[in-house]
Amino acid sequence: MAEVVAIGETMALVTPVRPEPLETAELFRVEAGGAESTVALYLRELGHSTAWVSRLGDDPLGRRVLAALERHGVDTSRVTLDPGAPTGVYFKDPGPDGTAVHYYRAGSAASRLSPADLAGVAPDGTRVIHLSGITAALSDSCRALVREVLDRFAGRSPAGAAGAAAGATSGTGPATADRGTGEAGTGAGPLVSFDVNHRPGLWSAGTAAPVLLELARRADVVFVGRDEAQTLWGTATAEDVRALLPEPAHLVVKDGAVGATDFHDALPGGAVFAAAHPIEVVEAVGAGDAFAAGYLAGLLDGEGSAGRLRLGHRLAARSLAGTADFVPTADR
Ligand code: KDG
Repeated sequence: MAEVVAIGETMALVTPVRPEPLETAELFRVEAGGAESTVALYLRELGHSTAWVSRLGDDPLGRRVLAALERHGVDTSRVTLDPGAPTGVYFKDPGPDGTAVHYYRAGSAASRLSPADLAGVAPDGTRVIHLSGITAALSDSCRALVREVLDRFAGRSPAGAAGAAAGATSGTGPATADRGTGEAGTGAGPLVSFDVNHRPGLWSAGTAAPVLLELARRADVVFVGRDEAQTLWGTATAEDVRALLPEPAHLVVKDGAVGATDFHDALPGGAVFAAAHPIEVVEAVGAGDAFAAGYLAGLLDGEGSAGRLRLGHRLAARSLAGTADFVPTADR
């Protein structure tokens, strides 16, 4: 199977062409929008084979989403077109205080995802399986699917541990160029990557917090925002988050425009920090997915911690410069 398998809902994303409020914008694009498939798209662009596992409505929007993923080379052979439920839709609503999102996804085809959808997912050749906390919020069967992936695949690869070690050149502090050993997801099985992605429009922090903590603790690679962790779990610093989540081989705590810290036991000092690129932000939704893709590409390519973070920041900067979730190289 593909080197990277991403699992989760992708919706038809209606986004104003310019960063203007939904109420008054006149020009819109309809694209594929989904955290996990955005990671797959960026990784594909970086040269990794990727597959996306999901369900879409057997409707024009579903076929449009499918075609968009296929156009960019993502393997969609494990996507089911379900005649019994619609494709979800979401709108971006850029405003002076950031972008609000409006979901029309309750009862969507993807909310019917379940462990049965893993039937064709074989770990042969797969080095990373990427999930996010969004799926856990969609339905009981979706939450069961996330748990099943963790049960079957997480904690089996020695990769993360060895892969990051060689490259670290500093503890917490500015990162410098370094190399890893390139062992991510080789050997006993794929790494399971989990982006916490708490979406308050889907579930409250109170409901989400224990579930997301349980899932994150069981993954091999975890991405979480510092402020997101604060909202969910009451932690203040990146180090607090690591203290709460000591289990994942790799924990990346992102601090918006400040930078990101990569925690890994084999690093000197246990962590490497890399500052984000100073850029003018047009629209931020999707930047976390771009960051995750860059980091994972670095992990797959044997980059050390600094290289992984650098790739993450580079892709996030690309996403932040436009209104789309996925910004192909040609559109930059
Ligand atoms: O990270 C960006 C995602 O939030 C966006 O693509 C929509 O997948 C999405 C969701 O469920 O919020």
